[in-house]
Amino acid sequence: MEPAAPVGLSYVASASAIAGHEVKLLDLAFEHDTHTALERAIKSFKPELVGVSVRNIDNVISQRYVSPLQEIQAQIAVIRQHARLPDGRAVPISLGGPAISILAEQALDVFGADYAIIGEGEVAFPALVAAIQGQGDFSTISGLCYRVDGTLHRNPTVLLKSFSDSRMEDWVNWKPYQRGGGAWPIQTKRGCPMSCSYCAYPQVEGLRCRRREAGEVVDEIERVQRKSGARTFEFVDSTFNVPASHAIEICEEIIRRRIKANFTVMGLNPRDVPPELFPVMKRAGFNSMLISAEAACDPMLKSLSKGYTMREVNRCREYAATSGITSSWFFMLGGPGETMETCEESIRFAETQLVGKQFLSIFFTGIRILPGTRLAEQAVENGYLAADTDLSDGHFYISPEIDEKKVIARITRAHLRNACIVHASDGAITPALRRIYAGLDMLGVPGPYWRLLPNLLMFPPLRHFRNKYDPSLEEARQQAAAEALAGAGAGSQ
Ligand code: B12
Ligand code: SF4
Repeated sequence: MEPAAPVGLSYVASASAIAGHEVKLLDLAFEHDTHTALERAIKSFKPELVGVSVRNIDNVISQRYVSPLQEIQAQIAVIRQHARLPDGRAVPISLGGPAISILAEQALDVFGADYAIIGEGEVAFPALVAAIQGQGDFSTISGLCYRVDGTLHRNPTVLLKSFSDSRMEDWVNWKPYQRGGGAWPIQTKRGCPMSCSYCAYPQVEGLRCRRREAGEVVDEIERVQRKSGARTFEFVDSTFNVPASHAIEICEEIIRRRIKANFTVMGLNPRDVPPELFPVMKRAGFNSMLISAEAACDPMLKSLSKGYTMREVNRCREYAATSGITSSWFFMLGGPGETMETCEESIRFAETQLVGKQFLSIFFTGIRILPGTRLAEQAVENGYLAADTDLSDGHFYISPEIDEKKVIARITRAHLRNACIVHASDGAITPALRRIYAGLDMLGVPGPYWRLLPNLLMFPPLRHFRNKYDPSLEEARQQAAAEALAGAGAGSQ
């Protein structure tokens, strides 16, 4: 889990400051005692409205499920207790962020807040402040969920026509993020026109793509570099390369201005990878990319409505292999229609095609069913879930046609053949790894540090220190080792 700096909250803080409000952004990511930090900040700042940004509902890993919801509920209770107006009434609390956009109006009950804003917050949050001050109408605020006389209202979400930079450097202490192997988030576009069955991004950003001018994006990078000294920038668009032409324009602008920085990207989609994309990314300074293939067989790509086939996946792999950029490939097994055979195809692709220090493959088994997605509808239609299931709890789709333990055992076996294959349940960052990251930061090594994992995994003594979490994995490993041994004995390896 890479530390992700609060870029969304920074957008909202910057817009609120521009609207003339006095703003304090409290970043709890590196606080050991979050409740005391909150209490202190509230007592010294005396806010009249508190906005809470909730990024993740959970970690989307079924085998070692972690959810921050209870901790956030406890933090909201601390805010309720200490944030008081001069007349003693509790200060209103508004929620926002990706998790809130996904949970929608349900978020008000889950967290016990007064308001929740679904979607972009830059215009909606200052408008909410104005409405609370009696200078505006609650019913016209985009995506606002609120109660009037106990009745819940949800306003329609209206997408902004355009957006600019976050000005995160005005709000966030960057150093601990860099020390933890993080990269500075830059958003070049919002919205994804695709409709993958499990994906909740369109609820957060909408389907309509809004792009920033390449020059403006690169102005932001130059300014941040000057002010914060960030070594690596991460493009945090839902899909950086849909369309590829926009990604290429940005890379060309970086090259034209001779910017010396490192870049990485979350959300490289195999769908739109023309031959010139990876070479221009390499020249711009990309050291890594996260490729969201999700499956490596046609039936599952179709079932998940990915909008591309194995032709595009193979082409993307071929270009990635010669690009000189480390790529991490994501696979999610267990969706509707998944069988042991389709799992085998995807695993074999990683095992045989994503080989060498340039590739890392991460497998998830079980797909998180997020509210509002086609997968959630399918789960109800085929009797997998009851229609009234509370999806803020961790529910995962795992096709009844597969034996999950056997699939994990197969992934473990694949790891024995190709060390750069991991399962998401393998384990979180250990204190030892954190120290290694801090050392790398001191040496000035640019992040993201996950890109060094293939080297670590391929280094013989280190691969045995893989941090495993799920006890069934240990069983699977033993079974795989026994099978491998038996296979070796029979000369069938
Ligand atoms: C980029 C990204 C990453 C990158 C981040 C890189 C970086 N350097 O920051 C990486 C790959 C590291 C990553 C990791 C993870 N991610 Co991620 N990630 C995203 C992604 C694609 C974009 C997030 C982003 O930066 N958006 C840009 C900002 C500007 O937008 P925003 O945060 O939504 O903010 C706007 C609004 O939400 C609102 N807003 C925000 N805060 C507030 C506050 C208030 C008060 C108000 C009113 C409004 C408001 O206004 C903002 C401006 O318009 C989202 C999906 C998506 N499209 O949202 C998933 C997403 C947030 N990630 C998700 C998850 C699960 C994870 C991981 C837990 C996965 C894992 N197991 O490792 C980790 C957690 C990392 C961490 N430390 O928290 C989930 C969260 C939902 C859930 N199931 O919990 C999402 C939604 C994807 C999904 N699967 O559906 N992620
Ligand atoms: S998974 Fe990626 S391509 Fe598919 S809808 Fe979500 S953001 Fe778009």
